[in-house]
Amino acid sequence: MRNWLLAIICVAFVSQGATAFAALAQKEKPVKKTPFEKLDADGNGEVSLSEYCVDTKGKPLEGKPKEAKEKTFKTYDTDNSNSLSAEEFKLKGKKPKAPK
Ligand SMILES: [Ca+2]
Ligand SMILES: [Ca+2]
Repeated sequence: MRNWLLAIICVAFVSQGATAFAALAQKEKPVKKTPFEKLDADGNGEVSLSEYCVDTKGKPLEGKPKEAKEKTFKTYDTDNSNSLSAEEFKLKGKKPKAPK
């Protein structure tokens, strides 16, 4: 009877250990976000102007730095949808200059 109880405790302990290990493994899994995903604060797959005009800490920009970012944003937004798709973001800065 005692051995039987011990076996149950053993199994419970081992399964708990496995769960803890799985949790640990999941924790150690690096969550790598692309720069695009970092900017896309609401995760809708597009970076809006307000999502783009933030500083490195994610705080909204004001004044001149914001204006400068807005300008860059518009050059990246090749289809003028006021949001950057992953494709536009990838090609940012590679847009050919608009003909005069
Ligand atoms: Ca977004
Ligand atoms: Ca766009």
